[in-house]
Amino acid sequence: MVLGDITTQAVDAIVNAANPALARGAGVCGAVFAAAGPGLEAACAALGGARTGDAVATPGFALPARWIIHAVGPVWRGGDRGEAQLLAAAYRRSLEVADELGATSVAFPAISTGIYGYPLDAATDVAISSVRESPCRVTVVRFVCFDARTLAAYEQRLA
Ligand code: AR6
Repeated sequence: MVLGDITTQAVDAIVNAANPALARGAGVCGAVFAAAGPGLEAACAALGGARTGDAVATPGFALPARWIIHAVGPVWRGGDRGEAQLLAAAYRRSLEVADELGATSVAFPAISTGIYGYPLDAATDVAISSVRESPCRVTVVRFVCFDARTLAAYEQRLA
């Protein structure tokens, strides 16, 4: 885990906390679109969207990372709408897509914990357990935390 900006990570693939339309959004998504440059919007439009819990890939364009895996986490609606399963699926599918690409190093943001409102501690539990339980050939998973509070949540569980 590191404190930092996911758009600067030199890994095979970074994960974007996307929306189902794969549209340019705010938060980490806005930062990824801004840093990747103009090619990303067309590449996302060509994919035609992704369901919540799923992940799809595009090139990284101007990013240091070769690929962007767009994972769609759930909007938090109180916790009894399958949010944990959908968040776990977003992490698991991201690693499956990484395998399909041949990416062995992957950086994740704290999916759903910003605009989508997923409580940080619960989301961090799901992030770590779903990554640990995913059978994949990825050898490096980096959790990129944008603020000290998020880093502390990961440190508490991983240190
Ligand atoms: N690098 C790493 N993490 C970041 C960065 C960055 N550059 N910028 C923000 N974060 P959010 P969500 C953190 O809201 O909750 C978008 O509009 C942020 O502090 O980006 O899954 C999409 O298009 C938080 O810890 O994603 C969707 O519509 C984490 O990334 C919606 O928001 C996730 O916050 C997705 O919401």
